[in-house]
Amino acid sequence: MNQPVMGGVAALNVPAYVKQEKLVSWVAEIAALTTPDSVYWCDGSQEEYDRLCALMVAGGTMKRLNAAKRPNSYLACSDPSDVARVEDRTFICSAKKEEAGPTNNWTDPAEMRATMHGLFEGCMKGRVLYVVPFSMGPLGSPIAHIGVELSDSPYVAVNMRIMTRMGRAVYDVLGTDGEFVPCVHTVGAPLAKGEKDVPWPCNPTKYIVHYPETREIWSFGSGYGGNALLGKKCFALRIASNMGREQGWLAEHMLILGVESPAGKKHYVAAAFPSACGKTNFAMLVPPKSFGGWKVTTIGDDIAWIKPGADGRLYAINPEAGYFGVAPGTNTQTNPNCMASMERDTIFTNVALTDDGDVWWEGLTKIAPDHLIDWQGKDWTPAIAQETGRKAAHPNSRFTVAAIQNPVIDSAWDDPAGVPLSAFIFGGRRSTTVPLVTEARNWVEGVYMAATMGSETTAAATGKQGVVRRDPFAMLPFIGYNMSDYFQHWLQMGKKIAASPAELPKIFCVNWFRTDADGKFVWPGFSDNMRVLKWMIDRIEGNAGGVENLFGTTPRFGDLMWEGSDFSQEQFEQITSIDKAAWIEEVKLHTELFEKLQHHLPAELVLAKAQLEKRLAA
Ligand code: SAT
Ligand code: MN
Repeated sequence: MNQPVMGGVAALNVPAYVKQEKLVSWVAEIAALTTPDSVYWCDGSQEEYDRLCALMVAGGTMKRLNAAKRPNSYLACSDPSDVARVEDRTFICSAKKEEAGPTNNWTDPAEMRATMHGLFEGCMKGRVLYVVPFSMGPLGSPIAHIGVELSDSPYVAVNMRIMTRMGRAVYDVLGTDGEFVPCVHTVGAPLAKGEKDVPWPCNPTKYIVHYPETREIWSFGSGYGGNALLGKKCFALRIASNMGREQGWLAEHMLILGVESPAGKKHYVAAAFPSACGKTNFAMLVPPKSFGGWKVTTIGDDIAWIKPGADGRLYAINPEAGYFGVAPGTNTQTNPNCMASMERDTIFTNVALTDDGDVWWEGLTKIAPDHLIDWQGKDWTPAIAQETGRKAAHPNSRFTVAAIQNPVIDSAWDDPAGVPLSAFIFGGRRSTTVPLVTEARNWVEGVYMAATMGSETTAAATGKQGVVRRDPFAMLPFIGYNMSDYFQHWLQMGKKIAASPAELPKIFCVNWFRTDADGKFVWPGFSDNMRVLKWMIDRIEGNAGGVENLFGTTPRFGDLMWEGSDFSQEQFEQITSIDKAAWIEEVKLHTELFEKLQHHLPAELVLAKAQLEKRLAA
């Protein structure tokens, strides 16, 4: 892989199948700036994947797992300082500050470019620059878009092969003048001549930078997840939300699932939850045994691109091709389909290693193994854990696995046309206040619910955990422009559908996470979420009852199907009760949010809040 270095500049070695001059000159420009030892063009082949993994095993970045237990699988452990998205180091550098809005970090693009230029100068010395071409969405689909990531991390290259349609075929779609989003990534750890590399190179200084007007991404200093796999949050959400706003579509932090009734009627729904709130589990839900004949299938588990079709309905695709899911808590009870997906060909990051060369994480089994090597490479035993509270796997440890390994993948998951949506679901993690499920009475009420959604923070981002923050549409860290303009865009999309022959998708708000006095979850969740999902489908079909409350329609105990469950009416009241005093406090937080988002805040949402306040005061 070491190519000749000519006069201090690595040879470009452009493969003959790359036909686009703009792309080649951009690679040359970045190579000249970052001065890697060599440039390598990824073709996306299995042979290449195996070779890069072997290289990382030799370098200590990855361990090969026991092939008898977990074929073709690896464990990578990161530097303890590089374990999650860094929201405070994420920047939207639009020309004007108000375009980024009050919820994003903003720096003047010219100033940021100068900073980036300084940081990137020589940053790949001693390393290989990997050229990673990828398609978000089925190759050649009218809904898909292409990106090219230049990265000095082989871990990024192999993960991108799982997470996206990555490889040589992308160049055929690009041709001589196709458009692509340029993504530049470095771990920010140049090597001096002869200097030995560390297993997980990174830099304490981190920048995740987006230029929405020119649709560029520059990421410095981290090798982890959304900070480094730039097709995911950076492109498919922050840049794509800008594209969607301009072009009349939606890029959302949503799973997409199909629900089929025993009669064979199928609906697709898209559901937004903040990171690490169970999107992957919900997307692969196994209905309770008592729901004979009901089937749930997966289109996607994290991101949805949604475009209006010729019939006026909204059609969704999953722009990704794999899952980068949270490991802790995943087991054969909570997500058997996910467990089956990762039986082989999986990259694990920051989980623990068992003595027989397999993986383990908190919640995988009820009883922990007697001995493990934890994610930081230290000995771990249940006794040590009890004494120190040290986790064997990092709370944000992950698995990377191809979507096609999911046993309940939907037959239309790769359909370039997408699937029609019947409903949107918005969910937060709230131990109090928010009831199990509420249906909005109309589009504006639904947008209001989504806009004012709060959630307790998780380990998916660095920072304090468990504090309630407003997370509108579960998009707080992912909207690439002014949040109020984003609300307006949603209202606008509703008006467009309403003006078409198509019916508006229903909007629901859920909360699986209400706790009792001991802090324990009351709702069993997982499979039992099917009961709530069925109520939604029945509502869409006009077959289920409910009562109106202060802010929408909720089911009574008898409106849900309880066969095979011992969940009591009393417990149901506990998680559906609406405490007026708590809601008066809650709406104060809506007011706080609206004050922050005053600039361009849609009048319809201000009115929706005033009406809710009036109902609360009555
Ligand atoms: O952004 S990541 O892909 O690292 C994980 C998440 O926040 O969903
Ligand atoms: Mn996510």
